Formats: sequence, C-alpha cells, structure tokens
Amino acid sequence: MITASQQFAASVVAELVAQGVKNFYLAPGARSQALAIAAGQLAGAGKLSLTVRLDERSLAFTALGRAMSTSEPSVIITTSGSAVANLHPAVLEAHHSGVPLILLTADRPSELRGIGANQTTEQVGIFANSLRGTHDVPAPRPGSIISAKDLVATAISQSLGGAKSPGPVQLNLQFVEPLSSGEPEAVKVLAGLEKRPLDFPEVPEDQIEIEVDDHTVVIAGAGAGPAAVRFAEKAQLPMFAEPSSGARYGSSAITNYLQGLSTSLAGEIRRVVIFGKPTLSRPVIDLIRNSSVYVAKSRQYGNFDIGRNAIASSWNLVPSGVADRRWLESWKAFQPISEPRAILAQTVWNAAGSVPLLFGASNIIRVAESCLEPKPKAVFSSRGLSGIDGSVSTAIGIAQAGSGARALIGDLTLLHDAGSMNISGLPNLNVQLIIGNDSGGEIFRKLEVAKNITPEMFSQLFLTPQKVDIEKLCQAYGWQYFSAANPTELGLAMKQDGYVVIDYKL
Ligand SMILES: Cc1ncc(C[n+]2csc(CCOP(=O)(O)OP(=O)(O)O)c2C)c(N)n1
Repeated sequence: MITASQQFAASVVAELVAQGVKNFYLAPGARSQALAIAAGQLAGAGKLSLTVRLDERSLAFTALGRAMSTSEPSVIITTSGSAVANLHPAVLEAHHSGVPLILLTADRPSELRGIGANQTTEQVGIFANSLRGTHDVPAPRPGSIISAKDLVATAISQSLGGAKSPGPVQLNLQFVEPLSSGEPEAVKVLAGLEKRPLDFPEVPEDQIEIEVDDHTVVIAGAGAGPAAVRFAEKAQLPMFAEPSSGARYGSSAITNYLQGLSTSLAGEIRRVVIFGKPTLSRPVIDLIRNSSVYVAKSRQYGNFDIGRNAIASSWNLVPSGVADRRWLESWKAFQPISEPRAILAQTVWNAAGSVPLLFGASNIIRVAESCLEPKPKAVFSSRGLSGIDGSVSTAIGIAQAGSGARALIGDLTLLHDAGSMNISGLPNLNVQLIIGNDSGGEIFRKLEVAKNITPEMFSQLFLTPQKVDIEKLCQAYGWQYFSAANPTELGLAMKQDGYVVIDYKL
C-alpha cells in the first residue's frame, strides 16, 4: 500500500538529497513517522547521513555544530508539539550566527489547531522572526499531493541566505492518517530525480578602499576569517583577533591587545576596520564606539555596526597605504597573561594536530583572548547569542564533520548540556570535552553585582556552585573520564580517542 503521507515525505527527503543536502537529524515521534522512514531508507542506501537522538534540543545543537563546520544546511526532523519548541535555542543561535538549518516539523492538520487536539500547538510562528523562511504545508491527501521540488529548492536557497545571511528555515509539514507506509521506497523516488549540487550564493563583488595609517587597527571578531588577516598584513596593521575569529594567526595578530588597550597606546587609535562580530570584551566595544569605523560585511553576520557609527561598509575592503612597522611592533610588546585558566587555554590551543576547537561561552574564551599566541586553527564558538547551552552537542556535530572535536568549556556549561552526553545511537567519534572546573560560574566575579551583595547571596544567586560527580556522570553515559591537574596530565589525556571528558581542576 502507498499512502499520500509516505509519498509526500519520500519526495521531500529525496528532493533534499537530490538538491545537494546530506546531513539529516531525527528525533523519534509518531507524526513524523513518514519522514523518518524516508530518511531511514535513504540512509540505509548510503544516500544521506542520518543521526538519531532522543532529545530534540541536543539534536538541534548537534545539527548546528555540523552546519557550522560544513556551511551546508543540516536537516532536522521532529514530531509535533513541544518537540518543536525544543529546537528553539539552537534555532536562535543559528539565526544570530548565520548557520543554515532546515527544520521539518511534522504537524497535525491545520483544522485541529486551537481546539485542544492532542500534541497540537501553533508551530507556525513559534520561532517568531528567527527564520529565513516558514512554509506551512497542507497535509498530503490522495489526489492532492503538492510537488516537493520547488518547496525544497526554496527552503535550501533561503537557508543558504540568498541576499541575507544563512539561517534556519521551517517546513511545517501537516500529516493526516494514515501516517505512513513501507512504499514508496525513498531510494526509488530519489533515482527518478534530477540531481544538482548546493548552490551557494556568490559574495557580491563591490569593494572599497580604506585609507590606513599609524592610527588604524583591524578588529577580527567571530567569523572574521582569512580576509581580516590579508587586510591587516597587506597594510602592516596590528590586528586584534578574538580566539574564535579564524583570524588569530599571521604577522599582524596581537596576543594581548587588551593589555595594550589599557595603556596610552589606545589613545593613538583613531580608525578601526572590523571583520566578523566582535563580542568578547568591553574595551574593544568601547574602542569601536569611539573611533572612525569601517566594516567588512560578512555572509554570517551581515553589516556589523554595534556603535551605529560605521562610516562605510563593503563586502571587500582593500587597504590604501601601509602603516609604519613600528606601530605594529609597539602592540607586540605586551606579554600573554599568566594564570591557571591561561595555562589551560594555551595547552589546549597549542596541542598538536588539527582537531577543531570549540570554546564555550564563559570565562575561558575571555582569558584566551589575552594569552593565545597567533596560530592557524579551526576554531568555533557560539557567539550568535553567547549561550552556555548546547556546547556538548555542538562539539559532537563539529566532530561529525570528520576531524573530531575538542571543546573547552566551564563546568556549568557541561552540566547545562549534560543530557547531550547520551550518545546512544551515535557512531564512535573523537570528542573531547575539556572542563575548566572551578565548581561554578566564576565569570560572575567580574560583574559589578559581585560588589553589591554579600558573598553568601552572590554565591547563591550567581556562582551557583555545583557538586556533581562528573566521573559518575561519565560512567553513566559511557564516556572516558580523566582528571588533570597540570598541563602534562592534560596533554596525556588529550591523546585519548573516543568520547572523552577531561576534568581540569582550576
Ligand atoms: C543559556 C545561557 N544561560 C545563562 C547564561 C549566563 N551565563 C553566562 S556564563 C554562565 C556561567 C558559566 O559557568 P561555567 O561554565 O562554569 O564557566 P566559568 O564562568 O566558571 O568559567 C552563565 C550562567 C548564558 N550565557 N547562556
């Protein structure tokens, strides 16, 4: 027997594959069963990569990590109801950091909305303005099955950004009973489809020249990439590159620019040229607010203009002129900071090999900003919203892209996403979670609030000390556990393959 549900689901999934999408993520559920069957059939035939996880929140962050790493859209399949809402944190991060996702959210037919039907809510609009596109697709019924080809083409192109930045797209797919059947085989459906590769939008060719001098610096925030390095090196300018900029390398990169910004040298800066999205430190944001600003537009972050003072922006910036070498050299005078977190960050940063590194959003990436020597590296961090959520899953998704992953995160960041340590159903991957364990949220000590309340209150409301036995957590979820108290022990533990937690006591 062939059902309309299965026929439509098979064509949606097969069209996605035919049009170049490879990475699929599924959480179990009834309403989405036809999509699950189609994805399972194509995975069985080696036509797509399918990852099945129980918790939709973990699932979505895993898909996010894969898409961050590959720049290709990850497809996420869920059932109806709160399952869809569990995608929200990762959808927000994808929206704010320009990462392509395609959500296939199964739904009951629209006539059952608002009358108390089981597991039925307003799935259209649930993500508000965070989507590049939403399509509420009526349930396929015998004799009225819409063509999936154009729907899928639109979803892919919206997720890749078109004129905007890449981001999440929702296909809300209504299904009525019968919800599935064994036929048609999605593999056969795929065989009849025209194949084409993903069509990434071109970066516009517009270009402007920026005059540079001994009062100019380059700021490279998250996602800045090699363009920032090329600009800075050509003009011999100092470059302040955040750890997750993908630009913290080369002769222009400054190790401890934050210290420099606290000296009289800062007063020499009049002009800044920004690549990517800088978020980490107040002195850099203040500098942007108080300078003449030029912005390199980026596919991920669009036209970054935090001070609303950009004089000009363009997709391609070219320097006009060259600064005096002494200007660059004067910024290299500042030594890396030295403290236990810095030693941890340096040991991980300098570890041999080319394993991609994910920084959690807390203290360590801020310390890293002032101590990591320039070095080319694949680095990621969720700087769209700087959430401490989803870091374990994001690392797993990055690892799935092929080279493993190392995440350097705080202990609360680990616990926030501890459920993602459930690796049932996942293949053997090399994922190392390196925990800077200070038993709580030490980052809050840097906030003004720390001075405004008693230590007891501060501890209860902000530090939130934790006493979780991380070793037992690892045992329960099947991760290898290593405790490390110094760089040598850390170095040894980082040589281990598989799912590894390294508990580094700060
Ligand atoms: C989802 C989310 N919730 C809350 C926060 C606020 N927040 C920022 S850092 C932090 C504590 C992090 O603690 P930990 O991971 O142990 O790192 P540490 O500060 O000790 O380095 C919290 C709760 C956030 N960024 N994201």
